[in-house]
Amino acid sequence: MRQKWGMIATWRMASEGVTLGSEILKNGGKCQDALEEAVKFVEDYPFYKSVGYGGLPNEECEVELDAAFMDGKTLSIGAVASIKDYKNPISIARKLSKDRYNIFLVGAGAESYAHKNGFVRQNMLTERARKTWELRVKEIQEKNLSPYDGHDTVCMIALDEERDMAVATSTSGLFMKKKGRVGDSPVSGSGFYVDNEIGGAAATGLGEDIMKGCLSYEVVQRMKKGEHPMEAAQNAVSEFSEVLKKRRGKAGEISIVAMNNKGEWGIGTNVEFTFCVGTESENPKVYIATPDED
Ligand code: SD4
Repeated sequence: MRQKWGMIATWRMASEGVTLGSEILKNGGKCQDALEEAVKFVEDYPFYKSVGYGGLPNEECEVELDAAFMDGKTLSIGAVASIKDYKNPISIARKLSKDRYNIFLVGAGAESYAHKNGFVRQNMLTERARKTWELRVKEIQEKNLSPYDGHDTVCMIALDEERDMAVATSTSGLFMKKKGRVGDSPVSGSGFYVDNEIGGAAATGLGEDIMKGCLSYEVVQRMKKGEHPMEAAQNAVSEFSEVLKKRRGKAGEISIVAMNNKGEWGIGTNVEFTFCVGTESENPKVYIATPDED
């Protein structure tokens, strides 16, 4: 059934945001506003440890954040990467999406843009995140572990009553990442993509592998060829995971959410994955998917 409005998001942590965004969409609000409010909620919540305030730090114990915003009508994109000490990276990314040039800013450049445009400065490192970092440093030294762990990006796609679509992503990226490391989340076509005439997709998981397949663009192109979002996301993830296994010996964790411009949705994943959906005919709900069931 064609939905008047809809929203899909990665991970259980998006559930309050999706509830908030769904209310906005249900009341005739715009997809861009619904997404910004929903992602801001997740960014501001200190216990979601991979997004915004309370996000997990890099190996130098600094919280460097990545975020992006894309408008499906104009195909406008705005993104920031490795930005420190600003409260809502998603709002900065959305503002950048309205510019013609210089739409993807990193590090000090992104911070200077945020400062000039009056965005709120805030130390994003919480005591809790610092303690998690300390424990992890010890664990890595004692057990000779890989530093990369504990990564969950919030990605959301929304469709509104005017049949406009948008997508937003926000993350602290991989826990213990190198300073300046940028994942897929702010990279168009890899971490996200949306086109009003087709639909949108967004990814979470190991950015280094998601970028190898430009997977969000791939899912949107599959939908363009007529695949249902479920088929498109499942096929893209499973086929590319196989490619990675064949060519590199293993595939990183990859999960994708997708929604077309009728409000039909789907996901593809190669790990256990939680996600949230709210549409005209479905109250906001959290789902759990496993690779075998999806
Ligand atoms: C990254 N894709 O920075 C992000 C992290 C993530 O679930 O989504 N993890 O690579």
